[in-house]
Amino acid sequence: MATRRDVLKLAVVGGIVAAVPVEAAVAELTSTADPASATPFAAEMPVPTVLRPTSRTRDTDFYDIRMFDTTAEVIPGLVTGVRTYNGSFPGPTIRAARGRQVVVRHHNGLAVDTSVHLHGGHVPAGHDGHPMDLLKPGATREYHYPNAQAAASLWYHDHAHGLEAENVYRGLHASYVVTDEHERGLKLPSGKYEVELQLRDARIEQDGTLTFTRAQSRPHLLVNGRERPHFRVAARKYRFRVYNVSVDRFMSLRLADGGEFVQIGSDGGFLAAPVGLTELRLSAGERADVVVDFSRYKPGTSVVLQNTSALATENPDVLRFDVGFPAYDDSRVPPVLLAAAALPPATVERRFVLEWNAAQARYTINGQVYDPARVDVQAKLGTTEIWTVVNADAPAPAPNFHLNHNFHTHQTQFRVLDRNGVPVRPAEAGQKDVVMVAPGDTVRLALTWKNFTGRYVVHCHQLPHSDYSQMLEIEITA
Ligand SMILES: [Cu+2]
Repeated sequence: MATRRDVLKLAVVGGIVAAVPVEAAVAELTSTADPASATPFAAEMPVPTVLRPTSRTRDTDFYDIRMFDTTAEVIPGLVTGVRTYNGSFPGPTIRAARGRQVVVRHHNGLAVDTSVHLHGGHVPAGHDGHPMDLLKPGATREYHYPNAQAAASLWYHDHAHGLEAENVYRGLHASYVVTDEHERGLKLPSGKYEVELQLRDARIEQDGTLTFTRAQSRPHLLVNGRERPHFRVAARKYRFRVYNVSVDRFMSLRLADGGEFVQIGSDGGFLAAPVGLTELRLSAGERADVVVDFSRYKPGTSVVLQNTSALATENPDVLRFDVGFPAYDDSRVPPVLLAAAALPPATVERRFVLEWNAAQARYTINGQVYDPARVDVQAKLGTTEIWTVVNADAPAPAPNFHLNHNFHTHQTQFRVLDRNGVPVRPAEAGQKDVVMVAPGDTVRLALTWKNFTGRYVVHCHQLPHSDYSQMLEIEITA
């Protein structure tokens, strides 16, 4: 029997995106059975493995990745089918050095189309993972990344149009870390004291099945592919690269004791100076680089990381840090992290209105749905632009996650100037590639088109929204 989603998939495979909002389409699939319950903090948090190059030359590292379906133990004792890069969930981390090129040869061993986007990467159009530039089942291709950008926590994830939300949800997400000399000179916590935290939600049924459904029906919170794990730390400073790799979930993270941590970076690299925080808000696709000093906790005690944006029906706990003995620590958080470059004067202004359009049953930008054949933004290389991005949807009480939007640019990163006329706080003032645009909000960004011409996209990073079809085609010309 064909379910509604099968119909939807067929329509997408046929090149026509069905006019069915994903929220409605997937709602019907939600199982009535209780999802699997797990003992909180039972599993140890894995740290994603770092992928080894298959070969290296003087200026390039070569990697091989196969995408295939396999299983993972997301909840202890249950077998869950996942869609993976190289069989790991999340995929393996690529660590790139600024100035050294990376070539990744991807083979699609899945039954679905894929497209690999290096999120936050400044890369030529042909290697960006454009949503229409597909890697078909059985196909192999190379993606070339110049890594001519500052140290930052990037990630790679699927971007096949109409499929990206499900492909990412099923596991096609992984870290891509760019390092540089400047970063090494800062003497931040490093080695085993520098850890990625890939956060996302999921719905795991009692039989282990991973169900792709609406955010309000996804009660499981995963860190690096495990449900609510624990992580043993020494009583010293740690650097965490925190990724929100969920498809559409806003998270507000805090330590349960209200303890302070320090944010040192955001999507595009280091902030100008460290910022003390007790709560970190991340929308889907955003990253934060933070330092937590566990030396203030007694050995043998624990502190829980919580998501205060969890629904009332959900467990807000995310991860338990179990603090052990002190360890030697010569790392530091310097008072100045980066000398931010001044913005060139802008010569072009544009306005984009993000909105759920009930009549079209689609998510729209300026009233339109994505059409890859239509160029929405014609831009000139070297030009600096100011973009005003408006969320025209009205606030609604939780669990109406779908009225939140955010905004992601390919090709370049941006600086957020202000939100509703108020300059953004320092933690949001660094290089960014995703910005939160809550219902009713107006956000202004400044960006410069550098180095690469060609076709790219910009879109809402609530992935069910970009699938349906909150995305623009941009063309940069010389
Ligand atoms: Cu949106």
